[in-house]
Order: sequence, then C-alpha cells, then structure tokens
Amino acid sequence: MIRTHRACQRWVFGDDFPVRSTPFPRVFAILLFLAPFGYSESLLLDFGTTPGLVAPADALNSPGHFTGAVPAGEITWNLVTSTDITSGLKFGDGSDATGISLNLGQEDTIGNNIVDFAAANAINSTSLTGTSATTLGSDYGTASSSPVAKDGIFRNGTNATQNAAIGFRIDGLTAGTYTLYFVGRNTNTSAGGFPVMFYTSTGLSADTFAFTGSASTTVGNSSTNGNTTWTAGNQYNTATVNVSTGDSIFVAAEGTSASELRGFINSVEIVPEPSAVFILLAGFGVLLVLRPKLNRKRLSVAGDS
Ligand SMILES: [Ca+2]
Ligand SMILES: [Ca+2]
Ligand SMILES: [Ca+2]
Repeated sequence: MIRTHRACQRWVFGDDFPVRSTPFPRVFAILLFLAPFGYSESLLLDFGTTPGLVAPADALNSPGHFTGAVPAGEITWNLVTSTDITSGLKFGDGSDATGISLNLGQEDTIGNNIVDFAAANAINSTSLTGTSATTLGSDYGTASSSPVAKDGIFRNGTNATQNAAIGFRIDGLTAGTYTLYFVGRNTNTSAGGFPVMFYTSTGLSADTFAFTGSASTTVGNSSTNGNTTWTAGNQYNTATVNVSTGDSIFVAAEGTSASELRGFINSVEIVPEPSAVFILLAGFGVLLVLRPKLNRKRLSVAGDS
C-alpha cells in the first residue's frame, strides 16, 4: 500500500518502494522564505573613477570571488568616486540595497587619525588610475582589463610623505556578522613594500571615526610583479565585524611606510555570514523536508529484515 504523507506530495515509483521526487527545490524555497531572518547578499564596492566601474568580464577578479566567499552569481559592483552615496546602492546579486548608504570621509587635519564624514569630502578618485598595474600582475589589471583593484581613492591634495587617512561609513546594514575584503594599493607605482593598514569599527552612526586603537589589518603589497592570484595578507586582507541593530560599519585606511604614508582604497567587499537564527531555522526546515524520506528508508530497512 502506498501511504501519502500529505495531499500535495508527489511520488515516483521505484522498483519496490515509492520514492519521493527530489526535495531540493523545497529546500531552496525554505531558504528564500527565511531570508528576512538574517540572510542578505554581499555589497561590492569598486572605488575609483578612472577607468571606473569594473567591466563585466573582470567582475570576478576580486579576493571575495577568488576565495569563494562571494558567490559567482553576485557580480553587481557599486562605483564609488568622491561623493557620498545616499541611495541607489545594489547588492551583489543586483537587487536594491534599500536603506543602505555610504559616506566617504578623510582626515581634515592630516595625521590626526580622525576621519570626518560630515565635512566636505576631500577625496581624489581620478588620479589613482593603475598606470603601473600592468607590471604588477593581473590582480591589478592588464592592458585590456580593468579589475576593481586597478583604480582607487586617496586623500585629495596629498603626497606620499603625508600620513593622510581616508575612510568610509556604511549605514543601514542588517544586523549580523560581516567579513570585509580589503584591497588598497597605490597602483600608480610598481614599487613594492608599501603596506596599507585598514581599521574597522562598528557602532551607532557618527560624524567622525577616531580610529586609533580600533581593530586593524594590513595589506602588505610587497610583490612588484606576479600578482596573478589573490594572496591573503599581501594583495588583500580581511576583517570580521559584528553589526548590531542600528549599527554602522566604520573603515579607515592609511599607509605605514615612510615612502608611502597615504591610505588607498581600491575595492571592498562586505560579505554577510548567515545569522545563527537563519542557520537554525534553515537546518530545521531541511530536516522537515528530508524527514519523510528518512522515515521511509527506516521502514524499508525494517521491511527487508
Ligand atoms: Ca574600477
Ligand atoms: Ca562625506
Ligand atoms: Ca577600484
């Protein structure tokens, strides 16, 4: 006798026992249903005006995609130039990042370690053009490619001997844990050993970020050529932050070498970790979908004995 678990259940007849059709579409349906409980997409930021927004052909050439942290289907990058972005940001999958904004800032007093988001922006997004990128390796572009690492931003009106920090603040993110993938390098020179340190913090939105003492991570930038794969700590680095409801993410960048003291930001990928509640609910949902099949397997084993 064939028992049906639910009225809507579909059966596929096997040799000696009915086997239900694949449960995976239902698993995906459950994941979709649970999205409001803590799953969100990546936010991909390509800084720099020249050449500008990454071309589709180069959209996967980034540390987040290289490591698999950002799914290959999430390739919608946001162009960040010298102005704040109050609306219109997109998630990596192309959907609207409604309510999320990006505010650029810089040290008003160079070297004071306080990034100001409220003052008029002093951001140069047009001069870091990746003119030496073709000698640095394909991570930073070739004659015919323009990946996100090729161009970037730094503090306007500064030179290499000035310890000028820049940064940005992201408002409106869903609460959760995020890993940030940083690329920051002066791609107008092929000289190596010019590290850029990225500072991160979270908290209620504020007009300034005094980054001294905040968590920091360094992008070493030590290789002058052969940068054809994404090496953690050298071509990029990461930071993981916990965002509570209403929190913003604060980021600052500055150079640490006497030969290049400015901060550069070429690309940042903000990648959400699935929340604990999401994992729990999703796991429970998958179990519910699989349970009838598991029960039938037990019955089948019992019947064979
Ligand atoms: Ca670009
Ligand atoms: Ca600003
Ligand atoms: Ca860029």
